[in-house]
Amino acid sequence: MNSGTGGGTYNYNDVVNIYADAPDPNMQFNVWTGDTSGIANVNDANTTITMPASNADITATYEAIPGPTDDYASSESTTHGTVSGDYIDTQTSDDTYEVLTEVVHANRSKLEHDWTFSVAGGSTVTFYVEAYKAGTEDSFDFDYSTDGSNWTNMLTVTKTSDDDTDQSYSLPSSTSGTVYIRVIDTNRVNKAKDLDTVYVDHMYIRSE
Ligand SMILES: [Ca+2]
Ligand SMILES: [Ca+2]
Ligand SMILES: [Ca+2]
Ligand SMILES: [Ca+2]
Repeated sequence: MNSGTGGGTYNYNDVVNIYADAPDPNMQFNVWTGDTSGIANVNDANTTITMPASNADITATYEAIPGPTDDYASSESTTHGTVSGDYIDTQTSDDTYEVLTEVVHANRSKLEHDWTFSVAGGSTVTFYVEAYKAGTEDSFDFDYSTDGSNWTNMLTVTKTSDDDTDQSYSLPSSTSGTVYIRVIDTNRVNKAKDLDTVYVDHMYIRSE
């Protein structure tokens, strides 16, 4: 028994609990190696071994915990609005912005713009955006969709200066592949025609 608890002298066919030692920081249990034929589940840090007729020499092995993967917008499309800069400006938190401003459409102000992400996926998937707005008539909702037609609201940008702080939203853990992120204005009252603006500094989807 190496790197674990449960070593000792046992009889043939005894079922013995075995526990891998706690991993070092940034490491996780990987697999039991060695004389593993009696181990109930070699992939489980806490399992059992049914003792073979001879000595069983087993070792708990560890691996680095995979780091998070950050995915960025890779394309975009504007339904309503004027855009200065582009989605590349959303890939780094550097106070260089993609700037999206409403236009008047059907006698009211509107902004509607979406980006496409290809998401790695993981046990947790989180959307982050660092953005602020100018103007007093509208705020700006960020929504997501996996099919481009059914949208779920995640958060609303209401702050009026760049505080270098992300807003975030936990996406379903099953999220992977193509994800659409949309920004849309919150006030479409008739004659509400002030042209409000949203500044997007940084936006990404983290899988970990
Ligand atoms: Ca509006
Ligand atoms: Ca910033
Ligand atoms: Ca407006
Ligand atoms: Ca930026």
